[in-house]
Amino acid sequence: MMTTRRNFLYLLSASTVVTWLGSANPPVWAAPAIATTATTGEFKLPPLTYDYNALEPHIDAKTMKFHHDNHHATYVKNLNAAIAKYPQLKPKTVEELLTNLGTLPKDIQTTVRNNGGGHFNHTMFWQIMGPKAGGAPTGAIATAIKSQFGTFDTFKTQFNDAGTKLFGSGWVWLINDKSKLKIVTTSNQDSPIFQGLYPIMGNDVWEHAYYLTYQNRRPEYLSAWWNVINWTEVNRRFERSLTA
Ligand code: MN3
Repeated sequence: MMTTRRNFLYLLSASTVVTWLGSANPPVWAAPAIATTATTGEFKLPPLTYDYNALEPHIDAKTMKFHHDNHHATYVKNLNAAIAKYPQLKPKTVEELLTNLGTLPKDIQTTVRNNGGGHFNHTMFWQIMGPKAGGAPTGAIATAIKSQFGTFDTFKTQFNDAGTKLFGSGWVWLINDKSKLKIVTTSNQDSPIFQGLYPIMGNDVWEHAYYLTYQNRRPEYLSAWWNVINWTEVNRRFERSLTA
């Protein structure tokens, strides 16, 4: 018993000092490119690329429809209304706005923080989920998770615990911080991108994301969410976090 536990602890501590790509070819951290999206001065609600009911039974159709068509749409509308007052901001991408919040006109800073954050976070959220998804991670992110956390189950447990402990509304994230994978949480619609940290994946733990099916059982929602993760898209975001 003790030996098993000691070995486990050794593996865990070893994993904290190992970089995921190995010492022969250490990853080079670079800030994400922030001007990748051409804008027309108006942000648009990105369409869902799958049906509202495609994530059932894990996320119900009514939740998806309301979450996308109402919540996300409102963030986009409010963001556009704020930007409309300042034509010089119209060419900016949402990433540019969010990484420079402190330089924006004072009267729209909070609106852009909440609604620009909401737009950026939800755009990612729809993309990293999908039908016929879930299961164990694949590709480079699988290797990275194993190196950083020991096992996928350990990572999932730590991610779900962080999401469970977050008080009130917010997000739980996997980020790439100077070539280390880290789990962090943010309140409201705040996002790691505010600090220039490109989020690889994140789960929305606002009640609107799960209440119709799970009521107050947030841990159940957090566990079920892994069944709809699109690892192909997560890998794309992981690659971008390394090289963009
Ligand atoms: Mn939401």
